[in-house]
Amino acid sequence: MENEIRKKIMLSGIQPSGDLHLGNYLGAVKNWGARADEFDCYYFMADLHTLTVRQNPAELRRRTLEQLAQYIACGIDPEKNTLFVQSHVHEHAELGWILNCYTMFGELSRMTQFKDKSAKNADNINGGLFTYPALMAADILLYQADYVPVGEDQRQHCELTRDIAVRFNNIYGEVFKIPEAYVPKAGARVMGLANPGSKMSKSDPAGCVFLMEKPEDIARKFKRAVTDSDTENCVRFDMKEKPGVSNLMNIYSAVTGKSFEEIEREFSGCGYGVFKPAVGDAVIETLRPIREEAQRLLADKAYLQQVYTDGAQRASAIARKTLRKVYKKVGLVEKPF
Ligand code: ATP
Ligand code: LTN
Repeated sequence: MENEIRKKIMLSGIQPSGDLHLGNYLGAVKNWGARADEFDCYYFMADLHTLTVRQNPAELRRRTLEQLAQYIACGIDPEKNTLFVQSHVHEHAELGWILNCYTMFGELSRMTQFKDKSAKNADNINGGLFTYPALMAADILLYQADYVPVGEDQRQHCELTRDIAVRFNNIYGEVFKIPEAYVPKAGARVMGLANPGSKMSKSDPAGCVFLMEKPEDIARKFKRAVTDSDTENCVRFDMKEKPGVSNLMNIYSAVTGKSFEEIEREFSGCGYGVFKPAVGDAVIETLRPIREEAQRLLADKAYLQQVYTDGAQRASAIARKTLRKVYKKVGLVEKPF
C-alpha cells in the first residue's frame, strides 16, 4: 500500500563553497522547484563536502545560510520541499563511512572531479577529497531517491552511486533504490564567459555570473564574453567551430525557452555586438527577482532557521530508517536505546 501511493523521490545538493552562479542555476536549481507537485523533493546544502577544500569557517556559515535563501528565492517552496543542511542529519556521515567500505580504490581514482580538484589543490590532496563520492552516494541512497537533478559534470558521481547501490543490494538484498541522474537538455553545461573551453565555475570569477551580482556587472561580463574568431560574425549553433557563441545561445535558450532555430532566426543579420548584450539583458531579467527575494529572505534569519530546522527533522526521519536497515544488514548489533 505504502508503495502504491509513494511519490517518486528527487534529491540534490550543492556545496556552499562559493556563491551560486548561473551554471548552478541553469544546470541544477532551476529544475528543482518546478517538480514539487510531482515528486517528493529533498534539497540540501552539502556543507560536509566543502571541507574537502580548506574553508574560512565564518564564510562557510554565512554562505550556507545564503545558499538556503537563494534556493527559496529560485522557487523552491519550503512548504512543498524538504530543505536542510547536510551536517544537521548525522546519518549522512555514518552511511558515508559504511559506503566507503563498498567503494573501490580504482573507481575513486577514475573520478574526473577528483583529478581536477587535486590538480587545483596540489598541497591538500586529502582523504576526504578522494572518498567524497562515497559520501555523495550516502546523501542520495539514504532517501531512496529515484532522480538526482544535477549538471552534466555530476553524472559520473551518480553512475558510481548506482554501482555502489547495486553492489550492496547484491550482497544484502533490496536495501537501496537505484537512482538516476536527471540532467536538463538546455543549461546542463554552461561554459565560462571568459573561456568557453571550460565550464562556468566560481573559481574563474571573470567568466562567471553570480546570482547575487549587480545588473551592471552582469551586463559588463556579457559584453566582454569571448566570442569566436571566425570571420562569420553570425549567430549560429556550432559547438565545435563556434564554442563562444554556442554557449551564449545555450544560455539564452535556457533562460527564454527558445530553441536554437528560433534564436538563429531572431538574430539573423545581427552580429555578436547585438547578440551579446541581448543575452545579458535576458539573464539580468531572469536573475533580478531571485536576487531581490534572496536579499529579503536574508534579512529574516529567524525564518531561515525555522526552514532548516523543519527540514532537518523531516530528512532525519527518513534517513534514520535507511541507516537502521543498513546497520542491521551488515551485522552491527542493534542500539539498545
Ligand atoms: P567548483 O567550481 O568548485 O567545481 P561548481 O561551481 O561547479 O563548483 P558545484 O557545487 O560543483 O559548483 O555544482 C553544483 C551543481 O551545479 C551541480 O549539480 C553541478 O552539476 C551544477 N553545475 C555546476 N557548474 C555548472 C555549469 N557550468 N553548468 C551547468 N551545471 C553546473
Ligand atoms: N557533488 C556535488 C554536490 C553534491 C550532490 C550530492 C549532488 C553532494 N552530494 C547529492 C547531488 C546529490 C557537486 O560537487 N556539485
